[in-house]
Amino acid sequence: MTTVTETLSPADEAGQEIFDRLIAEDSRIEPTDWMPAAYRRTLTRQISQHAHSEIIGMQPEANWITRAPSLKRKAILIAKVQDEAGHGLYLYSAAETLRTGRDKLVEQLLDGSAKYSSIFNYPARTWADIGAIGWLVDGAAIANQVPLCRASYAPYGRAMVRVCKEESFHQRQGWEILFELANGTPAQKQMAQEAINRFYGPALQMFGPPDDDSPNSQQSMAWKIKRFSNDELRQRFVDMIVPQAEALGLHFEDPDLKWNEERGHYDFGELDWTEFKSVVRGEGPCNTQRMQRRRQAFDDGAWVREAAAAYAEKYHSADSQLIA
Ligand code: BYC
Repeated sequence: MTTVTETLSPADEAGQEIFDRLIAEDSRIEPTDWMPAAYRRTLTRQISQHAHSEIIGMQPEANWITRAPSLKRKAILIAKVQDEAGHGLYLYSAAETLRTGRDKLVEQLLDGSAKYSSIFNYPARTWADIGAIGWLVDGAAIANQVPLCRASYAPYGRAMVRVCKEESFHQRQGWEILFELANGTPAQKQMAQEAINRFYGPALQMFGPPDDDSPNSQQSMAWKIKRFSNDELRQRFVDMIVPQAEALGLHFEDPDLKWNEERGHYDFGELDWTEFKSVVRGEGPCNTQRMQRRRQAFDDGAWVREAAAAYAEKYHSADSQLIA
């Protein structure tokens, strides 16, 4: 193994010392504080990929707005999809405080060099899938993101507070869709069960690879960006959703899922990590479609960016004249 020793200038050494103290004290790092280059890089990576996930994540649900079964359901779904857009925007803003411009971050998404959450490469086939996405996908997001409210990088933690509040509403609306279906006709109940069967594994994979195959976890936990490991959060989520499924009168089709008295947790089966890797590589059922739509939306929005730039230019020159 090669060890890379960074030679720090006296100013950087002082900065590192303050940074280490702030992390040890559980204080927060603000954008103007000194931070190690690798800390800045990993946060830019994680926050921007989180932002991309929110934006791409609008697609499977937006596809159902015209088909939602009532006016009330449409209104709720529109509000939820708009919330996801808002989350993307707060997160791009938080990422930009680390000094990479939004145009660059978006470029990385569009050219395929930045990742987004694997879950959004699965289709929403039926209305029940919208319930499963709300309950399981937003539920997994909450389990992952509540600890991120305490992330050591302050702008990320602050953005997460509002995101988590909105995700709680999303999760409840998903659960309620499934509750209605599970208590409806036998065909509706079956539709709810099938949706859960489809989303159970992919939702558990949202927490990332197992701890022994998670290259970033150790350092991110030492920096207190992540407060719990991928497997710890996954376990916490399973423990939460099993009784919720029982309350719905539904179940998870995992033969290894059972309460372990000794551990005080549910055991559950090994997930399909080969499938996970192929989805992350771009080979999932909807990767191509999701990226095509995003690129199309970006191209369609060119006139808005041009108009905003022209307006800013005009405003700026008017301001300069006033000052002169
Ligand atoms: N999918 O070392 P690891 C939402 C990548 S949106 C794809 O464990 P880390 C919503 C990982 O990036 C919620 N890639 O990484 C929106 C890394 O690759 P790179 C999205 C994944 O960062 C609309 C590599 O695998 N949530 O809720 O320590 C509608 C090794 O992983 C995935 C977030 O983004 C995955 N599932 O931990 C409804 C949460 N997992 O980057 C709902 C914020 C891992 O080195 N992010 N990878 O090339 C995190 O908490 C962490 O980044 C992760 C991964 C737990 C996801």
